[in-house]
Amino acid sequence: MTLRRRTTLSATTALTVALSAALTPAAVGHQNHSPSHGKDQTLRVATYNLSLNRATEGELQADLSTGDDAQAATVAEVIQRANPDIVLLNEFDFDAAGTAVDLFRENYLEVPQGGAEPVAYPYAFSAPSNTGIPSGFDLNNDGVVGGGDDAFGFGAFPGQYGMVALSKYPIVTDGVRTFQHFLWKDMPGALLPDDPATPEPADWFSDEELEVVRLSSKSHWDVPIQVGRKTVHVLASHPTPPTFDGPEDRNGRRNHDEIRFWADYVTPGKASRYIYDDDGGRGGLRGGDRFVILGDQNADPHDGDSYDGAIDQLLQHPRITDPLPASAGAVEAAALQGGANDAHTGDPAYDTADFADTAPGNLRVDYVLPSKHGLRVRDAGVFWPTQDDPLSALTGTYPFPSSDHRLVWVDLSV
Ligand SMILES: [Ca+2]
Ligand SMILES: [Ca+2]
Ligand SMILES: [Ca+2]
Repeated sequence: MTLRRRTTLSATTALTVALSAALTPAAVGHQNHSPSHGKDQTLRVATYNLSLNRATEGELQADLSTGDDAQAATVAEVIQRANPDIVLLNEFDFDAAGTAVDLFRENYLEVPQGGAEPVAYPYAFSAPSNTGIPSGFDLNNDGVVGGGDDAFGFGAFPGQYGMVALSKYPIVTDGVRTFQHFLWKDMPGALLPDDPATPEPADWFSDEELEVVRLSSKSHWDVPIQVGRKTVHVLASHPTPPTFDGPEDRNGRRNHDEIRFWADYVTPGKASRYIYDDDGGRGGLRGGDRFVILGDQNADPHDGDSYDGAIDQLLQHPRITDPLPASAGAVEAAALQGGANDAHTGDPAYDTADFADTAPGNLRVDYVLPSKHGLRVRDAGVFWPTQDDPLSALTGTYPFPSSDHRLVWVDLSV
């Protein structure tokens, strides 16, 4: 479903708002740009797991119906400070009418937060999520049918932890493809989990269950966006965390294959031929297509619990650039917090999430990964200010005023 705004804020009024002097290059590379202005204009693309999920259905709409929700105001200010042209929001509860998305734009993004400029996104895309939709089967094999672990994706109600793509540029509505219903068993060589208590291999799910078990824990979307005369395919997803399971590692295996879906999708020819979308369309992108893979992939290349090589399927992919967004705030946080962080082998500068320091520690899990073809990386960063920066109040420390994840951005020449 594409959500087209009924009204949009004038960009010129936004530009008159004074910029904070506290902005640091480490936190945000540039400010005050807007689409279709300037010759050497860049496209800023971001991903942000902003944790705008609530415990019950309708609660997010209620919270966003006024401008008074402190967390929503804080994540909105993060977006305003980073000012991306295109941003994928993870963990934004889905509702079919798009009410929460409209309220978030009207009451938060288009209102100055903490002295930051408002930001207007005339275009938005959201669609149903597998989270919280009952499967009718005992998918976690605890002997009981029902609850979040037996849903098509973990969630307490349909659409919890959903996704939204916001854009200053038009969405090519009739080119959007969704992969919510793609079945895990239909991926060749799928890492289907095994029940270790039985001699049969890969039998965690019964044959009957495999006929309904979906690959995507939320959804996978290909959202084409028109940037001038070029089309950029935003490839959005939010693979399940590789934890909260048993020795069968069903979530770790699913996470790996959810990530693999995009690795195959951007590989023209045989590798992507098995893919089908929710309308029955086959295959993936063509060789000449521009794309940016966005989302919280719940996998770090060096640390944490993901299945071996899960994120390297993208980071080492011959058609994908890893811009290596970094921040000084992440380095500082890992040093101050210690614990699991001290045993990590990955460089903390690339961390994007502030997780518990018992386990797994802070990780790189949120990614903006452009195609090598047709997109050149100009700059990249993670919005994670150091503590001497007043803007560090937006990210904070546990319990977080905004989210445990940080906004990740990349500037691209299209
Ligand atoms: Ca169960
Ligand atoms: Ca078995
Ligand atoms: Ca931490």
